[in-house]
This record gives sequence, C-alpha cells and structure tokens, in this order.
Amino acid sequence: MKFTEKLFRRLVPAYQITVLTGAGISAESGIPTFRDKDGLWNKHDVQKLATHQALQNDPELFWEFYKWRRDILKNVKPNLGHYAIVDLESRYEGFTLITQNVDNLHWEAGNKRVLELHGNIKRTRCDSCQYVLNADEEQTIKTLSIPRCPKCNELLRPDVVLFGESLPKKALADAQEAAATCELFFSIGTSALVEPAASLPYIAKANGAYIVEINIDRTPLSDHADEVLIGKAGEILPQIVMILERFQK
Ligand code: BV8
Ligand code: ZN
Repeated sequence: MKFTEKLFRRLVPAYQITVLTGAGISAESGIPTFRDKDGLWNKHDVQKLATHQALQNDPELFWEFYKWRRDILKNVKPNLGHYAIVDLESRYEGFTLITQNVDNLHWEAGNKRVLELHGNIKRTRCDSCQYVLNADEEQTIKTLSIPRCPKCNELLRPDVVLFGESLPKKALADAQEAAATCELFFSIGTSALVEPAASLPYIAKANGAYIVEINIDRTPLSDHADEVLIGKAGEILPQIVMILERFQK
C-alpha cells in the first residue's frame, strides 16, 4: 500500500485520533455488510426489517431476521483490522473509537472504550419498559418465536437502533465531540450513507482534522477526504501500525 508522507507527518506526533468504523471492518470476519453485492440489503429489505414498524407489524419475521443475524455472529472472530485498532488505542492518549456496527467485535478484540452509535445486537431489551435481559433470561427466550418481557410482557427486541429511531444521546454527543476535537479522523469500512454517523467526518473536517478513508471502494466521503486508501481494512491497518512502530519506538 502506498501512503503519503503527509499522513505519517501528522499521525506520528498526533495526540487526538478519532476512528469511525462500519460494517466493512467486520467483512473479513465473515459478517455480511449491508450494501455490498452479497450484502444484507440484497437478501432482505433491511430498511423495512430493521424498523420499529416491522417489530410491531410482524414480530415473528422481525425476530427471524435478528436470530439469523445473531447466529452469524456465533462463530466469527475479530480480524487483523480490529486488532490494529486496539493497537492504535494503546498508542494515542486522545483516542476515540466510534462504531456503527452492532456485532460486539471491537470489544472482543480488546478495545477499552467503544462508542456504539447503533447499539449492540448481543443485548436484548424490552421495547416498552427498556428492561435489559440478563444471561439466564437470554437463554430462556432462545426458543421463543416472539419473545416477551419478563417484567411487563411487552415485546422484546435486540438493543440496536432501528431505522427511524434516535441514537443513544450520550454516545452520539461523545462521538460528535471526538470528531470536533481530533487531529486525524479515520473513516473505515463504511459507505458513509447512514445519518447521523455519516456527518461525523464533516464535523472533523470543519475543525481542521486530516480525514483518512479506508475502504475497498470510493464512497460519497472520498472526494472530501485528505487521503483515500483503497483496500481491505484488515490489510491496510496493520501496515499503518507497522510503520508507526518504526517511528514511535
Ligand atoms: C435517525 C442497527 C431520526 C440495526 C443500523 C437524512 C437523509 C436520508 C435519510 C435519513 C437522514 N437522517 C436520518 C435518515 C434515516 C436513516 C438513514 O440514514 N437512512 C440511510 C439509509 C439514508 N437514519 C436513521 O434512521 C437513524 N435514525 O436519524 O432517526 C430521528 C431523529 C430525531 C429523533 C428521532 C428520530 C438510525 C440509523 C441507524 C440504523 N441502524 N443498524 C441493524 O444493524 O440491524 S444502520 C446499519 O447501517 C448498520 O449499523 C451499519 O453499520 C450502518 C451503516 O452501514 P455501513 O456500516 O456503512 O455498512 P455498508 O454495508 O453500508 O458499507 C460497508 C462499507 O464497507 C462499503 O463501503 C464497502 O465498500 C466497505 N467494505 C467492505 N469490505 C471491506 C470494506 N472496507 C474495508 N475493508 C473491507 N474488507
Ligand atoms: Zn418490559
């Protein structure tokens, strides 16, 4: 991979780095992304399924979709891209990781702090009283086609942000703050389409941050990025870390 001199001139001495990841960082772990050719959107109408309407109108189909998504996660592991981001977190005191992913892989890779803008599919909560299930209760609902809350008997749902729902306030505020104050902003493996996450790199740019995009394709962000690295995150990120290792010894 060819990197510009400029990238490392900024990256080596930096203090505050912000990273935003999307489904592309987990693609090499075997999790289908949303919009790639073999992505989730092509098999299912995610825009329709990942909504509160779908939960209300057809809870059985809604839960079939999410149980299928959870089953995929059973045997996946973090990949080299996730581990490179754990390394970056250890190198920079002012490091913030923001993810749109709900697959829990950044935590499993070992990141100490992860801002989960769209929640976490491994957790289940009540759609009405917000009660979050414990491990034993998670076991009991596995066989139910329409799981209901043990406290109020209303519908349960994965603790993810569905389309049309607002994002967790604190996570979004912390993410916007990290975008507004960083020296470099990395947008990794995201089609940069889903709002309000897609606005984060523009907040960073408006504050003079150096914008680096890592993706196998160009996206609507590419024309606004200072550096577009076309390739797999699991290949590019370890190379960046290797070069940093030489400079930051
Ligand atoms: C909200 C959880 C309003 C569920 C998800 C403005 C204009 C138009 C529409 C809107 C707008 N503002 C809001 C909306 C509506 C909507 C939206 O943005 N729609 C989009 C489609 C236009 N936004 C919302 O509904 C949000 N809520 O704004 O509510 C509101 C406001 C106030 C008060 C109340 C309400 C909620 C959005 C969150 C939805 N939930 N997930 C679930 O997962 O089931 S979003 C879902 O898409 C995932 O979280 C995913 O992460 C996210 C974004 O997709 P990406 O991560 O980018 O994945 P994608 O497949 O698209 O791209 C993968 C990329 O990786 C590709 O570019 C590919 O090239 C690249 N890649 C592949 N392999 C690799 C790679 N790159 C590197 N290496 C590789 N190996
Ligand atoms: Zn409840």
